[in-house]
This record gives sequence, structure tokens and C-alpha cells, in this order.
Amino acid sequence: MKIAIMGAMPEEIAPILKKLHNYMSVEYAGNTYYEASYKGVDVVVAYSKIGKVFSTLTAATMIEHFGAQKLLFSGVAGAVSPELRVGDLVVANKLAQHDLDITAFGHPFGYVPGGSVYVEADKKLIALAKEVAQEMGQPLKEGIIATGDQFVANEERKNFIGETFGADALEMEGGSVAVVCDALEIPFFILRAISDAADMDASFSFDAFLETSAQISAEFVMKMIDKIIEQE
Ligand code: 3QA
Repeated sequence: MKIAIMGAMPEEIAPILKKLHNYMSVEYAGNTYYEASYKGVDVVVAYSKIGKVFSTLTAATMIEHFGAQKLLFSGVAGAVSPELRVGDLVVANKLAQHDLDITAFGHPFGYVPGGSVYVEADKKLIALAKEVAQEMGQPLKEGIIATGDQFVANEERKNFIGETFGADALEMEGGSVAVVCDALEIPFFILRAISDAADMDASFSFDAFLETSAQISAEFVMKMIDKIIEQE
């Protein structure tokens, strides 16, 4: 069994690499992939770089080239739901691309022919996450994540995304990773810890909380891996 663990930024995978102790770096397709054995299971870890294109490339590479059979994403996100505070964990039950727009042809936002507005994440992995959350006494919100090639730092844009997609959180990679995994029939799990509220203070909040929120998400994902291994 081989599990992919991905993030978008170095800060998002640093806590994961720290837990692996021994890993091998492999250069491939313009990026670095870290291969390791963790508690007897093969893992491949990488940060994609920011955005939908890089994350698509990395997810596809981890599956098609490195042979990953499950994919777990760990990182940070902007909150859309007013219930979510910095450090809170959100797991996606479904994801959409908020910047995909052919509405001029009468289609809904996020839709293109042959695709669908939402891609659903793996239900078994979400159920597993709920068990982990319970055991850790760590609150975990299940919700909709909207993805686009924009760092949202604007209340109006955030509200549009919340209203149009019912999104609870937004980021720049989950929706594209979801499309790749869905097409290749690889169970996937997208976890994010809130770093900001996607408002006018977002860039400051992001800079202040990137590392601590990335750490919260990474720790949870490693507990998920432990649980997956336990259940094998
Ligand atoms: C933003 C990161 C990208 O990978 C998506 C963080 C947190 N808050 C967000 C928001 N809007 C959209 N996405 C997010 N991640 C990178 S921009 C800063 C880069 O600094 C999630 C996310 N409000 C690099 C140094 O200059």
C-alpha cells in the first residue's frame, strides 16, 4: 500500500517530513518528491506549489508515476463560514472550483460540460477522520471547500463564494486534486486548518498563522495515517 500526502507550500509538509525521519528525495517533473516507509507503509510526500495547475500536476504524478493508492492533502485555508476560527479544522465532503466560469452560456458557476460543479471526497476517509477527531477530542467540521486561483482577501468575493457554492472554507488546490483523484478512482481526503478569514486582513492573518495552522492540519493527517495502517 502506498499513500500520498500532499500540501501546496513547504510549510504545509514540513511537519510531516519531520515525523518521517528517514526519507529519500526524488526529483521528477520539475518538483521534489519524498519517499519513505512509515510504520511499514510506503508514503510519498510533496508540496505542489500554489494553485490548481501545480496541484493537478503533483496529484497526477503521485498517482500515475509514484503509484499512490490513496491521497491525503494537508494545509491551511481561508474561512468562509463565520463559525470557523483560526486553527479550526475543516474536512471537505465535496469541493468546487469557484473561478471556473462559462456562465455566459447559461451554465452554473463551477460547471463545464463533462464535469460537475462538485466532486465528492471519500466517505470512508471522512468517517475515519471523525473517529480520529473523537479520540483526540479535537473538533472537526465537515463542509464544502471552494478552490480557485486567487488568494481571497476581499469580503465581497468571499461572500459570493459562500453564497454560490455553500462553501465553508476556500483555498487554491483542493478542487483540482479532487478532480484528478476522482478521475483516477483514488480515494482522497482534503483537510485544512483555518489561517485567515479571506477578508481585508487575510494576508496578515495568513502570515501570522500559516505555520501553526499547517502544523495542526499535519498532525491530524498523521493520526489519520496511523488509523489507516491500524485498519489494514
Ligand atoms: C496562499 C496559499 C495557497 O496555497 C492556498 C494558502 C489560506 N487562505 C487563503 C485565502 N485565499 C485562498 N487560499 C487561501 N492556501 C498563498 S499566497 C501567499 C504566498 O506567500 C490556502 C489559503 N484567503 C508566499 C511568499 O510570498
